[in-house]
Amino acid sequence: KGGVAYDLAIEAKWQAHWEAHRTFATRRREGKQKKYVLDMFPYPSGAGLHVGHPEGYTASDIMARYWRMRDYDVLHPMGWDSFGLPAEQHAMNTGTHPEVTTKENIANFKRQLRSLGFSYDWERELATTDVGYVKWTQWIFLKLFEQGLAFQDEKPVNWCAGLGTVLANEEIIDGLSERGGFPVERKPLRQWVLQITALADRLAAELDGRAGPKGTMTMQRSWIGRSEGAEIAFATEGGGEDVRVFTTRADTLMGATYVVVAPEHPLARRVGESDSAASKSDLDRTSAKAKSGVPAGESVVHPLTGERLPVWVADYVIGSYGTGAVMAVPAHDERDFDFAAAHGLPVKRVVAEPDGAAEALEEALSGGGASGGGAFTEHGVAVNSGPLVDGLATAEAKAKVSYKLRDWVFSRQRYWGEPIPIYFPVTTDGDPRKGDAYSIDYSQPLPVAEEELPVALPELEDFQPGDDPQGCLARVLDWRDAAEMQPRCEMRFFQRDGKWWARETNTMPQWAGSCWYYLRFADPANTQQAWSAEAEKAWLPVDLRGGARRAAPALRALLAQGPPLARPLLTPAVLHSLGLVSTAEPFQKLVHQGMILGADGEKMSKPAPAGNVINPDDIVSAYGADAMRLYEMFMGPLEAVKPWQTEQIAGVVRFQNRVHALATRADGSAELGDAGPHERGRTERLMHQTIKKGTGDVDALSFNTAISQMMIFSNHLAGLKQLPAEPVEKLALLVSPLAPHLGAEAWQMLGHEQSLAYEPWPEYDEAKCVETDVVMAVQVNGKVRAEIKIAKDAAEAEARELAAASENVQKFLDGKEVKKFIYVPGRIINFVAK
Ligand code: ANZ
Repeated sequence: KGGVAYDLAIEAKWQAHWEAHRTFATRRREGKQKKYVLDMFPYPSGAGLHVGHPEGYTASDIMARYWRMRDYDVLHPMGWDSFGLPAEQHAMNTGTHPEVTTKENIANFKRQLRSLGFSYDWERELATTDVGYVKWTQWIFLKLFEQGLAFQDEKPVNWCAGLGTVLANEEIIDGLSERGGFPVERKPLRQWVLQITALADRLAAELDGRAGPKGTMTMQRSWIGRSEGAEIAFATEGGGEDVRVFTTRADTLMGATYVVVAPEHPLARRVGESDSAASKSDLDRTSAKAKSGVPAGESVVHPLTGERLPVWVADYVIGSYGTGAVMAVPAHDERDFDFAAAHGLPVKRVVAEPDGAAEALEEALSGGGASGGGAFTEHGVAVNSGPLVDGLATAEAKAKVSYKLRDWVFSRQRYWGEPIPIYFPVTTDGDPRKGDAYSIDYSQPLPVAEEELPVALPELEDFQPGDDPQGCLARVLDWRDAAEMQPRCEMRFFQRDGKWWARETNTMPQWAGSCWYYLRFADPANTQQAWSAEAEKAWLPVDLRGGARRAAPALRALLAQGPPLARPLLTPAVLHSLGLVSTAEPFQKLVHQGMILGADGEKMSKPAPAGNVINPDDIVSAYGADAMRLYEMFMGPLEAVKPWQTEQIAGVVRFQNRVHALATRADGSAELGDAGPHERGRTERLMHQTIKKGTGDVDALSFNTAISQMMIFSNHLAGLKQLPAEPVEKLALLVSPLAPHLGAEAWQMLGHEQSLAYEPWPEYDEAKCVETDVVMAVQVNGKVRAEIKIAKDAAEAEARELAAASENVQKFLDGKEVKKFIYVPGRIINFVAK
């Protein structure tokens, strides 16, 4: 084991220095270019940092430091995504207020991040739970409300009584809540909804113009799930409302043999068939193989043939997609085919392969249908479809667009979130605070005036959600604002203009605060605005945005990652459409680091000592922050998934020691050329090559190869008898973004008083990078006796000196007199001796 040989106290020393000197306070100078380097801000959990966090944070810190040295103004902030369920669950278990837990966790995270030497401007630190931040999250909500993009809806949601809240689809596994494993039921509830579907078309179009990791782009695209199709109305036999279906294959209309509605569909609810299927989440339902369903006891009329088609209720139809109803064409759709097979429903084939049209028609007419083999789902030529559409190419009957994207349920029934800044009229004969009867008119939501923001959370001691879907805040009748805020509507129920009013008691979801923090960082102290136009102009777009990609396969990944990944995409689109930001494209480059696995090659999940989770604190205290940073960057390409191997830290520690020793040894009076004939030119060349490769690699975020090159260079320098200061200085500068404490220390040891944080990044001379050495055979009387490495165009004297210095050559010349020396540069060296 063992740490580094030099004193690790230098790390604390430099961290204190940076803080005392405000080294990384953000500057914005006239006429300089900027770089905005943003990390995904963490949720400050009780577990603290994980080695996966520093990987991404180190990569972005390297770039922030590198760009400062390249004379950019750099914004590199950090903050906390601090609302959310875990703090509240903890509060219920321990009685500790979420605010207390959150503060403690933030302090711990901050200590850990500081110990890693990240160059954040802590003066811009923010937390989504800060009252001054909540104010603007609420303000953004009100903008959406004004535009009609945030509204209330009575819609079936995933209600989890155990957690006392609604859950998103991605929070449910097999009908149980992901957290806690409580049953989840589909239940109609009054909800706040963000109408992001209004923006779906824009989002899809904007994706086409975006740069980003390919996987993410594909995921987001399929998450938006834009489908072109048609909506077709089927009249009900009973004379009720038409059943409208969404189809992407209107050309198969003649093949529709029945209609299926989702359990949430009004027709299904009428017949009371919504229970079993409705308790499954959409995810379970799309992936379910079994096709359960029942007849709805209703028939519809085929719009072209007038035929009667039965209506079924089945859970493979999703209530919230399209119209929540489909025309089933079992001959050409696999799900319909399976369902038809299971329930003995007819199959009618209406599409044939284009070149087999005639035969298929024959076959179809002779009653072939989708004979046994399953559905033919390809596009082809219509057959068996009557005179109207027979023979038409499949592609010709499309008209309407549907999106998989759903509007987002925005309300939570929990405590630890931003209160939704809305109030409603109340009818009462007495005082609702005293328990007198009242009724709230939810149909008339009113926005809290901007001057009255923020609406702070009321004090609460019992965080149990309870089974009131209005949420736990509904229990707090006396809702006084935090002391430091101006007095205003003080209660959940309050009187104004002689009337009673009640606040909304739902809170916002966790992502409400975390979807716009990149804007607030540009202007974190602004009390008048969420951000100023000048600040936005000065810093946006984000030039580099890091973040971990959670590794998870296929569909689950899609659903689980869709909303969080799309939110940063969505928020800008929304804010842009509201005219609040000038650009809809806030992120230039996304980097996704690969996951760091445990030493067992498994995802780190079980905490130490028995488990495989590596705690960064342990690594930092044993080896130091620089070792941790270098090791994580040296493990392999940033995007690669790689196992943690503590024993390999020794390699980077050796490198650190070597650099430190070089700085100790470097001789200010030695010249680059003082290195003796063998090394003449080699040191200078390697120095320029290292600067060149280091610069290119850092620009490309290829840190592992940059470190390799620096290792080669340091090995070479360590072998020099006389060590000039210049190459060691360059090395200190090059290594400093990666190992900032070592870089700063070496720089100081080399006699510099100024910190190197803003020292210009070293330049290289292309001409001096070119490898000019050749290997030449040295002959004595025509026989090869040695090989030397020498500059291609070396002068005769140099060649002779180098050749004669070789031991074997000396042996064969011993006792002889050199009569003639033959030298053809790059080709022949021959001593003629007697
Ligand atoms: C008839 C048909 C015939 C269909 C055929 C497909 C093939 P995407 O691409 O995903 O948009 N559908 C429509 N609404 C649905 C819902 N709420 N739940 C489940 N399925 C639904 O798929 C659109 C197709 O999925 C639609 O086109 C419909 O089935 C089905 F040979 O209509 B199709």
